[in-house]
Amino acid sequence: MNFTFVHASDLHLDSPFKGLRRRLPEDLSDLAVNSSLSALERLADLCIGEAVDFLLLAGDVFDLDSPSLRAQVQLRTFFSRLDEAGIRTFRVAGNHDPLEGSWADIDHPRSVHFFSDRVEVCKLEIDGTNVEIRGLSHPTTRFAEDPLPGFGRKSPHLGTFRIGLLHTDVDGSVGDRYAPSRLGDLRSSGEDYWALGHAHHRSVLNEENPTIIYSGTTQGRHFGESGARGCYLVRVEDGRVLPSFRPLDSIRWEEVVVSLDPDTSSEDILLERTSAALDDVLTASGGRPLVVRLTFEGRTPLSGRFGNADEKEDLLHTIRDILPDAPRCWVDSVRWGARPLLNLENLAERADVVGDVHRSRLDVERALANDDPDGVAADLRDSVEELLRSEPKIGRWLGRTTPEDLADLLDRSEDLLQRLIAEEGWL
Ligand SMILES: [Mn+2]
Repeated sequence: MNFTFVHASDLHLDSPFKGLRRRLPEDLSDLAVNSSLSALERLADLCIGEAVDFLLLAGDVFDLDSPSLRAQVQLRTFFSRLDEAGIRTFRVAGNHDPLEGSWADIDHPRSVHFFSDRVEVCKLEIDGTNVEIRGLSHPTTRFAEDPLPGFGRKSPHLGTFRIGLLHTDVDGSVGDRYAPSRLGDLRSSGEDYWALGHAHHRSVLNEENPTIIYSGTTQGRHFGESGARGCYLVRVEDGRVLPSFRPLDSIRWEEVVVSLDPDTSSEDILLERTSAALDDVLTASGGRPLVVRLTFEGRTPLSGRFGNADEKEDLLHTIRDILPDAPRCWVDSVRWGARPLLNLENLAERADVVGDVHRSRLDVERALANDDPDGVAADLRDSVEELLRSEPKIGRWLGRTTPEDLADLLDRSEDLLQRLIAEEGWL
């Protein structure tokens, strides 16, 4: 039982990349605007280069349910390349490109199977192995039914490898409840491999028996889709499923954290640390251009150095100046989260107002760490929520404040207090 296939999803061809022209230099914005279509070409190169038996597309091939003619013709060209190489394609529609969308009248090769909104089964025979592929498409942009009952429960069948192809929100992990399913149902349905789409971050939900994978987007489009993006090349050898991630992106978005510490005592050291952090991501990018957001963290004597907007702008331009030209790395913005060097325990021993503030802070921190629902942490949460909800426009977007939110709020309040107190000359 040996064969190979590629599982890809969420290509979001024709994404508008709003605002990028203003944000990136021209060569990078050109690259970014064309990147979803470049990923499609790389996907064909991979399938043909690896001589795979078939390709699975798990929905959201297009970003919109009325994509441009250009993108639709490029998809047909892509299918034709695979067809000429003898590679079949199986495709389901997702919530972004549902069956009811408005589609140009273009013929696709007969080797492309587009599943309807009822579960169908396609049976293949590859070198003596029976492969069954079941899939279901979203009929509309807001398809909210559990699709699993349509797949049925199948008992193991020796010599048959079963694949489920689906665009679904598993256990609410995406959070929009489109085609919602439960991991337990996917595990017990009798499939050997679930090729899933919808979540934009790739993840292996179940390693084996069955293997359940979200392949994620083929190309990142913003910092919310940072890191390497691509598809899975899956080898099935003697019944064992061996998936490996393959990047397809031509430009990569990266969040880079530069960790500062008490030894980061000069601008020179800070810039050295920054260069080293960027070198690491550039090496990992394999020569792809990068768009980077830099965050500075940690306690350092330089904490007050780049606090205001002009200072941050100065730091941003300095870093852009010292970066190497190739491969291209564009620093989009910097976040200055560095914090002052202070011994909080010593501060809490002081008998003045500074001591009062820090004792209160430590009380809340301990309460948060001990998950104390009725005590001081709950009081803090209630007053924070009351304050936030007093603004109606904000209030309706808010959920319950989490302990992490409170801890973050404490950190930032402490920094603000320290700055205010330092300005008064009390420290
Ligand atoms: Mn999607």
